Amino acid sequence: MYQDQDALGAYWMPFTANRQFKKAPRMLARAEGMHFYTPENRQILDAIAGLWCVNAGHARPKIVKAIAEQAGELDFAPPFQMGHPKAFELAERLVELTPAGVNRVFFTNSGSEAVETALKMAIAYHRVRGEASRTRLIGRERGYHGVNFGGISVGGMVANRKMFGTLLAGVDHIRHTHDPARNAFSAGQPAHGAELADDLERLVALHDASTIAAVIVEPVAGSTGVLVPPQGYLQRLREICDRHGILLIFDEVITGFGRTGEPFGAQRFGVTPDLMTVAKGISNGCVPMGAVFVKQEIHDAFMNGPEHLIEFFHGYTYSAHPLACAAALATLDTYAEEGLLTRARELEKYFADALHGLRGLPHVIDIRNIGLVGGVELAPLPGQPAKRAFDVFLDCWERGVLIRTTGDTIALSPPLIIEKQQIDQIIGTLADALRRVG
Ligand code: PXG
Ligand code: PLP
Repeated sequence: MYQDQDALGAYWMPFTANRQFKKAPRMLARAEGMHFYTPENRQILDAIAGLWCVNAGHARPKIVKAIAEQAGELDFAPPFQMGHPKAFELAERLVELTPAGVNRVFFTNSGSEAVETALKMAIAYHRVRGEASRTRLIGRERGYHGVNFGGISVGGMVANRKMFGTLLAGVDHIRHTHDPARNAFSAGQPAHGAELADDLERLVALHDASTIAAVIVEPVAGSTGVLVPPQGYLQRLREICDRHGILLIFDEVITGFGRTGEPFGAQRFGVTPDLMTVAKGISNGCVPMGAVFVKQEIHDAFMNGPEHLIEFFHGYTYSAHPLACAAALATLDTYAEEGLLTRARELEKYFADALHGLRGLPHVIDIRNIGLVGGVELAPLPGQPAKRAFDVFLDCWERGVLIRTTGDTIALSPPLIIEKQQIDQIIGTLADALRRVG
């Protein structure tokens, strides 16, 4: 019978192999800049920005100070029917970074909550403008949109869905864009696959556009193993949505805040969505925060009826939490002072060249990259999916580099403050691990 390992038993860890972890715990005690430190003071180079979120690096002084001061000044303010100045200031600062016209902000506490909020807004928007039949939500195979019921319903990762019953009704999926036969080892956007966006036309033909509220996709699919959109794909998706009056939602929880070399993937790929979900880098991961950015006309469609009535029956106790707002404002200052929202562009070629240098090492079957995101896909061990990549992860951890794996893909997404010799260290450690792991 399974027995808890004494002192570590009470904590049921999220998305973790709990029994394996508790036999050989990997603890982090402290962090600064590009590094974590273990309780034994072993230095670990952070190749994944914590969990794709610490884009300015760890323990940045300005952010630390802002959070500490805010806790003493205003620890909490009710967000329903009350406000505090930093929430409004933050929203104004954020919409300076978003594509033109996408200039209204709704705050949440995570990416998962941002996704639920955006899906609800999409359905409600059609209703308030008199098209209440548009309730269907379309996601994409291999998509990740957090872990709440809406998000796993439009999401396309089977392990995140299969345990949880029938999910949300009225959801369908377009096919994913992963095509190793044509696109393996593409640097940047793959050449083939713009036509995969036409799969949305198939669903329009099946369900009729008058039943479809919105399509949600990640500009670059992160969690599923770094799938970069084929050239022209997002443009085509935009055109089809426009043709049929379907809202386009970009889930920018990972691609937001400089990951692809522009503030948002929307700008990197030159496609403006109707709604965008963000989290993670909005507050540099220091205090939980997420948000939905929407086009002004979507917001304005709700501003009807008697003025004393609530327009949108939705919100979280901790929406626009003062500590999160203070952290986010200091994060935006840090990004601006250090040019971090475009730094991934400057480093993209160096990072890509180093990453693609892993081609030819044992078991490497594909390498993908854009900005400061990289994916290295390995051939699975026969009958043991995900094991080989996990062994590489453990080997790198022993040698002082924190990477991330999903299935048999290794994902890299370092803080945007990374230096070239740290890119070399990550790739060198990974190369050694690939040679060592059978
Ligand atoms: N949408 C996208 C595109 C994400 O990447 C979420 C929503 C959910 O955000 P929250 O803050 O609720 O976790 C995410 C989160 C991984 C990994 O393994 C990726 C995420 C979260 C945890 C693990 O790559 N992304
Ligand atoms: N459950 C109960 C019983 C509540 O009272 C609330 C909020 O008041 C919630 C859930 C939602 O919590 P949150 O606003 O932090 O998402």
